[in-house]
Amino acid sequence: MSLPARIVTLLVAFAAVVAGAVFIVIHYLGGSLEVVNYAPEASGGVVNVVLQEDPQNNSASRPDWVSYFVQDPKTKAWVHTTLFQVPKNTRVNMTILGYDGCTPARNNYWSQVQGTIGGNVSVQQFKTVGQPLGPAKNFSVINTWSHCSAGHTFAIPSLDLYVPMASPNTLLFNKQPCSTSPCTAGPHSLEKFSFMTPDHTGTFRWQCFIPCGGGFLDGNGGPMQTLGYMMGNMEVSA
Ligand SMILES: [Cu+2]
Repeated sequence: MSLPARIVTLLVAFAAVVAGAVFIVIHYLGGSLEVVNYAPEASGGVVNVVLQEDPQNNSASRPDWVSYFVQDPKTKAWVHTTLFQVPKNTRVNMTILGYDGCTPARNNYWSQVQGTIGGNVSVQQFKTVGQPLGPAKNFSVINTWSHCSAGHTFAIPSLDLYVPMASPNTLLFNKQPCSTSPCTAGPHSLEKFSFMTPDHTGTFRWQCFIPCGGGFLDGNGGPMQTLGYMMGNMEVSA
């Protein structure tokens, strides 16, 4: 091969690698994920945040991935993102609708509710929307080893917050799971807990610790490592 041909080949190969890297950064990392802003809704040092977790998502490119959704506080629409913003020094009253079935935690440490105000969570089970199976009950542990009872976790490690997400009644879920996301019907849990945001601004990573990435090594790939699915950011603003 002549020298000019070698140079051209090298440049073309280099350009291909750069194009690939740019694609990966924009498509997988940068993305255009919406940040749902709860800050304007905060009042009296309290803000209410609502999420749901589903057995699937509404993205055509990753059809089988489990996913969280965030509810827009103004329109009540479910947004396929895991980025939300809250003010500092504020009590977050979190409500999470659990539509996904159970997976045992890899480490049963994650079955223990940690870092919430009062050290517990309130869980109420529903046959479908508007049809409770019983009253709400408080739990300090949702033991994913003794019962298959949690689908995911909501954890902010830098705030020492670890909360297992109760899964729906297993018999009902096996018969009629929510199969279209964002879920608006089907058996689910309604879980509530509160925690304080820190006294400073910043980006706080949150993460699921249940190995729910089906089809990936040890269940920890795919949705577990991707913003908009099983990991996200809590943006804390002034
Ligand atoms: Cu998960």
